[in-house]
Amino acid sequence: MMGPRTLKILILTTMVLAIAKTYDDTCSYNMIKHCSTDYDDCVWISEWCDGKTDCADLSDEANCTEYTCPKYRTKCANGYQCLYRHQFCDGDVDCTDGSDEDEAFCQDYKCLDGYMKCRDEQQCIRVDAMCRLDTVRHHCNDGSDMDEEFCKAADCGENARKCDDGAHCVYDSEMCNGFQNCPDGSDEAPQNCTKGK
Ligand SMILES: [Ca+2]
Ligand SMILES: [Ca+2]
Ligand SMILES: [Ca+2]
Repeated sequence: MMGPRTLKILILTTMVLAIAKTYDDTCSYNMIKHCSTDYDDCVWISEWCDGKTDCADLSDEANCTEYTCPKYRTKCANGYQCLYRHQFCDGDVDCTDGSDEDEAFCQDYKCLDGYMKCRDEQQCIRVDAMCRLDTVRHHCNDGSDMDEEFCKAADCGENARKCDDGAHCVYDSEMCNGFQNCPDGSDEAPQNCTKGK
């Protein structure tokens, strides 16, 4: 005899299975279902042909030569692996063939908007990571993003300015906020923090 509690559990289980089935049919809007017939074998589009195995049946990394990357991703020279565009010439090897960091390729590579080249003319880093004291952000492998001479010629990007040293950058919003953001402390210096700063 089925009690109300058992019935409740049964209904709930049916509902979960129904949702899982829907998930199986569609995955979710930004996932693609190619793996296998298993409903839990949906993978993110970003995992498809990314050079790492995500499907249990390995299908996400099969037939990648014929696969067209989504528009925000580009193929490595190996012809099968899709990378985010910002992964090219970012200083870390991401393509299995190393082509994203190839010296000749990166020499000619034009950084994406909002990125600029380190002194080595190879690596692109975000403009807002260039010449800043903040160590959390990605830095140039050659250390040029904190090199005074290099930074003197570097642009600080939008809503930012040079510290008094003429090299490092500070956001306008970091001026006179009680925290030192310029290596020389000029962002908090009294002469820079008077009325109408
Ligand atoms: Ca994958
Ligand atoms: Ca890379
Ligand atoms: Ca400050």
